[in-house]
Amino acid sequence: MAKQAVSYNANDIQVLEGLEAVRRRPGMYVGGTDIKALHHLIYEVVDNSIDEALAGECDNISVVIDKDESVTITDNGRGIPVDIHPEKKVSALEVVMTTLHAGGKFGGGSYKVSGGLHGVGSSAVNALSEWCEVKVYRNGKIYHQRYEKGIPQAPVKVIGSVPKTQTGTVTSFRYDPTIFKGDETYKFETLAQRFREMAFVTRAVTLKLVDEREDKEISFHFEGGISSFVKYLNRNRDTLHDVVYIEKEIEDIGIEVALQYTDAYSESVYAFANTINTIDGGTHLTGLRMALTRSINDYARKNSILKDSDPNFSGDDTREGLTGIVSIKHPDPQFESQTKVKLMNAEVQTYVQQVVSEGFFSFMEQNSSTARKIIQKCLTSARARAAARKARDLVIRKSALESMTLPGKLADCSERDPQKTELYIVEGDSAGGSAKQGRDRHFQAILPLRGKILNTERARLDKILNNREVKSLISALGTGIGEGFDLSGLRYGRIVIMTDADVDGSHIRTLLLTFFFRYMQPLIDEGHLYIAQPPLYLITHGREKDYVYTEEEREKLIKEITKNGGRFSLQRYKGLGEMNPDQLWETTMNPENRTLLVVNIEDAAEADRTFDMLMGSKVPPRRRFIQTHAKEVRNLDV
Ligand code: 0RA
Repeated sequence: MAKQAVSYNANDIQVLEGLEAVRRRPGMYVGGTDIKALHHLIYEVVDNSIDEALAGECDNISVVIDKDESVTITDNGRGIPVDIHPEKKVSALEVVMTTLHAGGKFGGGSYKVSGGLHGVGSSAVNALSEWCEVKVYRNGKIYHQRYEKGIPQAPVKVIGSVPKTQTGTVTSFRYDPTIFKGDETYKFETLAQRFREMAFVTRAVTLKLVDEREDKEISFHFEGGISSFVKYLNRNRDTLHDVVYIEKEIEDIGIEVALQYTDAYSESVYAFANTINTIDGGTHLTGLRMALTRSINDYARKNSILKDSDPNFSGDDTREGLTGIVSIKHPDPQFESQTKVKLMNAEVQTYVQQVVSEGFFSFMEQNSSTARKIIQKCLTSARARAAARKARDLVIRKSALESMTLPGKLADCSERDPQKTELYIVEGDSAGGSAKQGRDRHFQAILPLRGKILNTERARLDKILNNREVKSLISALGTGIGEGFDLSGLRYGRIVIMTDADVDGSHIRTLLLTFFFRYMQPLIDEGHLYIAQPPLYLITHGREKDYVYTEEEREKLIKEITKNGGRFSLQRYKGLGEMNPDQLWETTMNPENRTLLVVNIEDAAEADRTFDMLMGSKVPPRRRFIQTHAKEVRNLDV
């Protein structure tokens, strides 16, 4: 008896140390303590439910955000096991919730497939929560346990009975505000985006998201899995054929690919590993790309569309206009690092390549007219690429000769050291005028761009290079573009996009971000690209003038003023042009006062995706998109 008490104590201490480790280093378990990590808490629990779905044991998952920011995740899986753990002498539920890495130890044969960070799962969430409660429906009973900061408040208790067939897990938690200190919380759109992707790659599961704070709700269910995903991505594009779907399991690795060519010029291929969107790609994506290039070249040669004297299509040629998803389910996925999501398992490349080569080649053999259309597109693309190369060489050679001729509209600064200089890209001539007068001409240069610069989706690289606005941008920066890009030529260390806080402004910013993303990516990687934050309002009260940058700030300030019986006047800045030069300097350009958002590669990639939608030839969805997103333009840094 005494012995047992001692061993329970020892176990208890071990648990406490485990939980304490999570609370001391949240970064190791959920990637930090910021808003991204906050969302990660939800994903960790949902990943467990998704695992049940992948095991064929669950088809319904719901996530409810309560008004008090607590979250409840419900699934109809098998339920977390509750039997008494033979060594630890407590309910398995308690072990799962309080011990790190306890996920896969129960239930013979099932493995954790979805790829949450380290797969630590529920116990890390529990440790980082002010309180957490779990209800398990299993064996015809409802089991319950409550925790505070990860510590069980009582042993697991039976609190009711249900029919034996009703199984599942209900996890509720409120994040610990002493750990997550930011003033931002769960974003409906961020969660919806993730759940949409998860539902696409986990066929037939229904994922519901309910936000009680704003009375919003959305449900995802895609009977067609990743084929539906491809259809969804191509909803505003003209397609060359029906979606091609390839599926196979090799050595316990599930491989699924869906592909469809369109008349667009860009590539939209997304890769998933265990339902996680691996934005940095990896071996599954490489396998897919190599397979396509190889099977298209093989087919074109076999059918004498490519002659002996013709060179092979390059990878770029075979990817133009391609929309695709590759989704793999691996029992032991290896990722490059915690934050960058890139799949590293080498064997995956071989398997994906094999499966897709076979599958796509036989698709072409069975659909010869579609195959010809695809190859025709590759030919056009190869020719355009050759033409663009010539045009670019010409521009580069020219710009080498004319390296002294900067665009006429550029108001350059006097400083020459790129460590110190800044280039403001400003929308419109009137705002450009204010910026020119307001700036510090010692280190700040202004380049006004007129109107919408261009349409980079429909226009090709060679045409883009001939666009006047883009030409001045390229020559002002001094780096060249595309394969000829050379960061050492950069004339300004900070490039700041300054656009109005309205629909057109957001459109132009998307265009610019897409341009930088596609043709000057190292600028973004190296942190040279920024977005200016002009104020939305000027509030004058008494003798004071306050600029406010968000709707929340405005509400807060007005409340304060009126609470003290004060009066105020409110001026809304619709455009930069409405501010006089001094104001523009004070609020948006003076390094002492301004806020700049640094553009990261994910923002740019998101803009790139948005861009396809903005530029699509079908108008209605585009209007809707602009209208629903115009209000969110200030949140680019999340
Ligand atoms: C351990 C083992 C088994 C399932 C789970 C954990 C499980 C965890 C969570 C977390 C949220 N929902 C969940 N559903 C299941 C396998 C159970 C078995 O073999 O019966």
